[in-house]
Amino acid sequence: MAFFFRAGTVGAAIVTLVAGLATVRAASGGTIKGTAVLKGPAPEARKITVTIDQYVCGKEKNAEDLVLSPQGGIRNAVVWLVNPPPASPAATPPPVIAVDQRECTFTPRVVVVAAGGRIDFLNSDRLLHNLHSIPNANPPFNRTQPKGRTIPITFAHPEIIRVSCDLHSWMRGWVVVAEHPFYAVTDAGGQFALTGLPPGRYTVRVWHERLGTVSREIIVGDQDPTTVTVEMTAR
Ligand SMILES: [Cu+2]
Repeated sequence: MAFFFRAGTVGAAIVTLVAGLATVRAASGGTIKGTAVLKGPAPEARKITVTIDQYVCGKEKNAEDLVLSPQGGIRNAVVWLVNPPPASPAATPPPVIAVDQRECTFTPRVVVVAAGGRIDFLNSDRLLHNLHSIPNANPPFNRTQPKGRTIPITFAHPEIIRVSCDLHSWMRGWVVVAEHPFYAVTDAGGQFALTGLPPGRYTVRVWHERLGTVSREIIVGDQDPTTVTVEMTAR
């Protein structure tokens, strides 16, 4: 039954393709491609001296609260539409996101999870961590986590949540619970893409754990992709 349904979906996609490029374009929508960049001089990257559990954590950690490319692109910023277009209901449940703890660092540091979606927190380190967070809209959690234990947590309400480990004070992770599909996390070059957008005027919001929040108005029209550079200032 499941296979039959999937075959039908593929068939519909092929019909759309032969109906012409314009139809495909209208159906798939436009793209906002952007880069988040730091304006002005880059603050010095902070190093943290590790005094415990050096056999796993190492002797020094990069703070990683601001990671820049050589061109000033900002990694790990979260970008979303304040006024999203109506999204068709997801055909499948949102994927489970995995966040590991490796060498006493949350990996990845910043993740987006759909509201109602689940994150599996892993611990690949051969020592104890604890998973501690006091969100506003979602229930708090404070869980001891020995090596190899997976802790699944479901996030129902959109918000930005900080996760830490009480045993290793530098450990910091961020969970952004998304209220719609139009979210992205910037890559190592500071780049992001939001796809599937009908023409219109959008407000793009960029959040970064250290640089705060910046919003930009962007018009998606005939040109595709619509490109934007969002500048953020160190505080
Ligand atoms: Cu820890």
